[in-house]
Amino acid sequence: MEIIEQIKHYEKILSAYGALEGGGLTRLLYTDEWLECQKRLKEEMEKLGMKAAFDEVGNLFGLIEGSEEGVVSTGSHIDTVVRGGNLDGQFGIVGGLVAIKNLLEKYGRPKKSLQLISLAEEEGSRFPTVFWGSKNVLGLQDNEAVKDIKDSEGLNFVNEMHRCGFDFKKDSKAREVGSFVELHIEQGNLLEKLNKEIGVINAITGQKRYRVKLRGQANHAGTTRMEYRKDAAYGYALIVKAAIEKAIEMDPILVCTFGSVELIPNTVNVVPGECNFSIDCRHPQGQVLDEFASWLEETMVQIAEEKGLEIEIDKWMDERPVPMDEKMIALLENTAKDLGLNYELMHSGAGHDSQIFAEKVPTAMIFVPSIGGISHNINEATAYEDQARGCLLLENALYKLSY
Ligand code: HGY
Ligand code: MN
Ligand code: MN
Repeated sequence: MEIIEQIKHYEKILSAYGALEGGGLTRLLYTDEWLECQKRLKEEMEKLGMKAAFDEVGNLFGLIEGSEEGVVSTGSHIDTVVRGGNLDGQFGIVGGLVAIKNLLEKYGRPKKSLQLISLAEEEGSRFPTVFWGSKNVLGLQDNEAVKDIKDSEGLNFVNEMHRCGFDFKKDSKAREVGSFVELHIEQGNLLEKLNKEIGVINAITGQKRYRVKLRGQANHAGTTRMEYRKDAAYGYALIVKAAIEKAIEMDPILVCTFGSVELIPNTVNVVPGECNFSIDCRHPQGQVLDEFASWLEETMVQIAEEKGLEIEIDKWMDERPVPMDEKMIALLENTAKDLGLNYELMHSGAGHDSQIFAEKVPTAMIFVPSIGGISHNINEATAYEDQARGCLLLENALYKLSY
């Protein structure tokens, strides 16, 4: 089966789990569809001749044993955002299946073992934690930080993990990964704009995410004069305006997103007494991101004070920007050149499991273009020819690393 047929074959199988009526996926950590997908993927790994096994928390590992010492790993995350596309994360797993299948058919047993990792969770879209999968692979997980967290329906992280048959890793031992190459969609429009086929990633952006609670006073919409209100929605609106305009003015690649908001009691004729909202801000340079974040935290406190509101700021994610491994970047560049692929050396504006792996093992990423730069959206798409080129580069890079 040529590469595009192989990609379609695996994409169809995995996209059935968490499939949405109008297309796209919602497949959140420790849900039934997440568990069924991991179990089906384990069967596909075994069909390829891999030894497949879960770790304690639900990461899935498919291994082709090499004739010598050492291991080379690839993979990505199996979870998605709510109403996400079929490619973010999943494409890195499909690409790993296709690349390893073709390597085995062409060259037989590798010298170094080849390992495909389906990471349990990366997005942070069900529970307020991110990189749960990769942090556990590398022994970097913080069990204390997740033991009391709940999803938006109030379901407890630990109960959901147990319900799927998984549990905390008892130690902080890192699993042997060797080196890690992640194939992923770009999720932006740079490759499309530059008319490039492949992205070779040199760094992954830093990210800070917040949960913020504004508390004012719920009151009657008709009898409460504007001057007497403690309106949480007004405070939120002032914060959004100030932060987004500051990001625009401060730096063209600084990004700040107010992705979720909840007004309480969320009723047409009641002045909102409370507003709970999220903030996601990112930049590839640590000190630009830190400067923006401290301005943001000060400004939010100031606006709350001016409007007579109480404020609680919870910075639950703070990931530094991470450079990729120089030698691995060079390997991908040289392999792309050998294959005649026109590639762009670029940073990633999205966070990825590779930024966690890069703390411990030589790591690099391959991007393929996203049509219209759309992602985290059911219309996320990449031309199959581009997907095939990504798989081909991954296959050849893994060949150089393990045969
Ligand atoms: O949000 C991100 O950057 C990634 O898709 N989790
Ligand atoms: Mn994502
Ligand atoms: Mn992703």
